[in-house]
Amino acid sequence: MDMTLRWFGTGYDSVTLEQIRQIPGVKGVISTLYDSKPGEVWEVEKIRALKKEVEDAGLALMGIESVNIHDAIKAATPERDQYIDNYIQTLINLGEEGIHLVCYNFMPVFDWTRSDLAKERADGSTVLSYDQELIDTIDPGNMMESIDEKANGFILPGWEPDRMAKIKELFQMYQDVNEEVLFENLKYFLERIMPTCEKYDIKMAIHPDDPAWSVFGLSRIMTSKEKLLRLVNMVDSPCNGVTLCTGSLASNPEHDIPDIIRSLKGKIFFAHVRNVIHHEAGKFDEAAHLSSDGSLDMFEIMKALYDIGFDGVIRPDHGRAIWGEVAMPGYGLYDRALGAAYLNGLWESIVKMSKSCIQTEL
Ligand code: DNO
Repeated sequence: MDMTLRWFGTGYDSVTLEQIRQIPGVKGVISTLYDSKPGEVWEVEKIRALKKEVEDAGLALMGIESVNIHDAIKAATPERDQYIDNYIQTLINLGEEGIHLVCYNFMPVFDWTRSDLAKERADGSTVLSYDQELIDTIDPGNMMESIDEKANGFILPGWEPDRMAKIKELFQMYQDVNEEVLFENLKYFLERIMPTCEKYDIKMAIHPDDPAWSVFGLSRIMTSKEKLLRLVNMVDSPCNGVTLCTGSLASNPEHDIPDIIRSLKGKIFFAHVRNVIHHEAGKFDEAAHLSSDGSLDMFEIMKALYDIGFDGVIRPDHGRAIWGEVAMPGYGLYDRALGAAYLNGLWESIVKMSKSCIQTEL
């Protein structure tokens, strides 16, 4: 298991590589070319410069989150083949630079969605939260504004202002894209990119939809164990797999995360591990990583990853804003560093307990 932190790049992140390097057990970062637009070909020079910057700081670039997918591909407009060709060229350029993991999502229009980016908790920290009732009062055209207000001046991943400026056109584009069509479009995309992924051994790890249900009437398909299994089975390739994001999947309190992990054995290429607090249906807050701070049993989650032989890249996910830190909501240094240390601690004890059990049995 390789513990990493997500890092958005110099100029886009309040956290530095030097700080990340000092978190015990963190070996590398997951990053992106944050100034690239969905559909663009990533230049080799830029990928190389990013890799060099990370390596010069004593860390490894362990994967990309995300290479975003152009809406023409998701909605299957006539230009999609051209954008798929561009995506393939980006994969070739990443592969040539030794990158073997790409996280992406297939959500129409909006990436992850929250109703509040800084909900205050009793301990004075703030967290991201979701309340369906509040979301229902927002006109999707104003969603960008409402997100932007509490973003502390940062551009949030998946909420690129240029794209959001065309929100009406985007909604029109997806008018007839129901779940089945979206699955078909995803299959079409994966079938075309897989030969390149196999050639360069690039694992494509789809991110579950967050929250795990349709928002603003837009179809969402990566929302349950059954649908994640449908995805891995519909295109048979060692490079077609999943980002196991505990927080996104646990937005639905009915989801049993350890069971989902076990059912995806061999297909989890990347893990995002965080905790949430469930309130009533459609309402949840993010939490500190610790089990007792939220509704998820983090020991059972890490144990399930261990049991399936997970050997991929992992990262703590969104943290609370604590100790006065001003950062991109969810992506400050302090609470994610606590999260990484905690997850590493759980992992160490699971590994040691399992080994001592085997010895006792002998
Ligand atoms: C938000 C993230 C998402 C995620 C993308 C993957 O904090 O979990 O933006 O990176 O959906 O493509």
